[in-house]
Amino acid sequence: MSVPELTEAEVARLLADHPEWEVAREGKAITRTFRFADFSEAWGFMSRVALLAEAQDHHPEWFNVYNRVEVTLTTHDAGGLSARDAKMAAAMDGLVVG
Ligand code: H2B
Repeated sequence: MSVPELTEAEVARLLADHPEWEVAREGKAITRTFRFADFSEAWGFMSRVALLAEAQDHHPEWFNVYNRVEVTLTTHDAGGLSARDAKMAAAMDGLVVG
C-alpha cells in the first residue's frame, strides 16, 4: 500500500508543532528520546503506545533502557515520513504532558 511522503513544508510544520522531535535518516524519519522516572513509567508509556500503534496500524521503532525510550518514526509504505508519523508523534507527545 502506497502512502504519500510529506513535503518539505509539511515536515517543517511537523517539527514546529512537535519541537521535541528531530529529523533523522536524511529526512526519512523523526526521533525523540523520552525520559521517565523509572522503568515502570517507561513501560507504561510503551504499553499505551503499543495499543495506539495497533489501533493505527502504525508501529514505532524504539529502544528502551530503564527509564529511557528512544523512538524513531518512519513510514515504510511511504519510503519516508508521512501523516501517520505526524499523528503518532502527536499522540506520543499527548501521553507525556498534562
Ligand atoms: N508501521 C510503520 N512504522 N510503517 C509502516 O509503513 C507500517 C507500519 N505499515 N505498520 C503497516 C504496519 C503495514 O505493514 C501493514 C501491512 O498494514
